[in-house]
Amino acid sequence: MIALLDYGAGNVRSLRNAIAALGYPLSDIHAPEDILSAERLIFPGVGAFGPAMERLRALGYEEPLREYLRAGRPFLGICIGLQSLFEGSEESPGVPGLGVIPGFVRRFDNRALSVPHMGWNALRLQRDCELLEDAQARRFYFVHSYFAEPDASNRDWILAETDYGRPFISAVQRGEVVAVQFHPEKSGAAGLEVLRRFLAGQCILDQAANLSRAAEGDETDTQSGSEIGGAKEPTVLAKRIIACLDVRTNDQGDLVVTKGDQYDVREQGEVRNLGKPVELAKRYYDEGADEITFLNITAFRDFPLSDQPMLKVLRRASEQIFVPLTIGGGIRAFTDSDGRHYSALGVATEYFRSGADKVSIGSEAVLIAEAFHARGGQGDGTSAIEQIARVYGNQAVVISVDPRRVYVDSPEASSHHCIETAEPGPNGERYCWFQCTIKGGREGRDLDVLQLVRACEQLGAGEILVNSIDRDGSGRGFDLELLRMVRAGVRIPVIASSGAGCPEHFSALFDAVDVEAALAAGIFHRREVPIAAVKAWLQERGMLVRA
Ligand code: 1PR
Repeated sequence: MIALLDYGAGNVRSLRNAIAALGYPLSDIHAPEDILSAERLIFPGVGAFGPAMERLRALGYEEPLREYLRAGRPFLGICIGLQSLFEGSEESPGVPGLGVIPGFVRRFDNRALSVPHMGWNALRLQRDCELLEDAQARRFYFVHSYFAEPDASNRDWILAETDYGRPFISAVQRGEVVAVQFHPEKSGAAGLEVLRRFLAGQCILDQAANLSRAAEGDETDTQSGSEIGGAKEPTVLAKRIIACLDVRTNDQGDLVVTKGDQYDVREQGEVRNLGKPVELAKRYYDEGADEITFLNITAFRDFPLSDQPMLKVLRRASEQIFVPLTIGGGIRAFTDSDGRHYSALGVATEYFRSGADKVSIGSEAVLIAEAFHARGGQGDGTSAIEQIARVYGNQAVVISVDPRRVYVDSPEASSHHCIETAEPGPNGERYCWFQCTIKGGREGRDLDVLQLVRACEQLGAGEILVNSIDRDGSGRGFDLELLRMVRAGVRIPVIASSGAGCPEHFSALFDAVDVEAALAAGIFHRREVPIAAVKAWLQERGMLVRA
């Protein structure tokens, strides 16, 4: 019996889908005694360290889990499921971990790097093990702000390390107890293969190879102090290429992928129809997209939970697509015609339950940021950003920004943050500010993009998606001036969007601005440039992408 330790802390639908796609039946742990009767146990660990540990304790799972681990029985921990094996975490001071592995979990330093560490990174194998055979040549999807620190006391547990500003433990193993920091269920074919091997019982160490490696490792260790297991090339986080599907119902009532030109999705009065959402998303997954984003672009008008077809799209997509899925549109509190109130968290929960890994908040984020500034730069704990981040983690909250340039003659002409632009306005204006809009660009607000993104970061957002109404669908390239400003303004990952017309626009973006990802829609939908061609172009220029 393969059992999932789902203690109700968050979304594990992706993992269930991945295991189902591999053809393995899965049962759930409902009571402490179920743990010891499991033949193989998977502990995904969702959310934050403290609540995860406290929930395990409250359910009476901690002791049987320790006993299971001490007996060296087949176990796969994922993300917090790895971190919980250690003694404790900076994320939740004073909350003890399971303490099976010596050492502590620390926070990445965001002064030099964006945090969370989000995206596709590689593994530096410290020993040979069938579970991760060939894995050194592949990339896996990570998303976390805390890492398990390698040190001399836990060295014999370490199966792989990864680098993000510093080395951290990305896989541990002792016998059939294994745990990984990355998400195999979101790591495409490479991740599914790791899961498959665990499920099939293929996690055997190659003892002979390891004995000789251990000897080499000992030598290296005395030379390089904390460097564990020998000096190999550091691993590097790849730039992500994201395919975006703007989805809405057309005039015939069908849910279609559409695409705007500066947000106008109609052509001769008809909504442009570029295909069926799930089919197109699956095609992009097969073609190597690192993430897929669905934007429900008319959800600001209607209550998104009444949009059952959209939830169905998400469910079906998550059964076939094993890279991260983001959904945006209509994430806000709502009262329906019967007077029933739904919180933004409730709406987001429905999206997560249907298979989303992240939710993207547009219009509501602008209103939240306005209230934040009106309170003198304070949150009050009730906003959608704060509530969703608290329950599902910061990494699950993306802010989708829809800015429009407002040109002025001088910086003094506006109270907003102005830049000098190389792209003058219609009357030769040399300065502009970036105005936030809501309702798909229909309404401009008295808030600039820097005010928005800084407020959202402070409130707990994990990532910023920067669209540009001026560039959307234009094929003129990304708005580098806008992106430079956002990059300098926040420490969380930034996704550049709007305007990609050819592979050169992606390399120009990554050369000019240290953003983590680039998103495009039109060129992929119209089959003008395949995702693989973008990646090949970037690779030729020495930029790291997931192959
Ligand atoms: O405000 O929380 O309900 O979220 C609505 C979401 O829908 C927002 O993220 C907003 O950007 C998006 N949206 C609303 N109306 C439109 C529209 O097109 N009429 N789509 C719309 C905006 C922008 C990008 C696009 C890129 C890349 N689409 O998603 O995919 O610009 O396009 P390109 O590569 O073809 O240039 P809420």
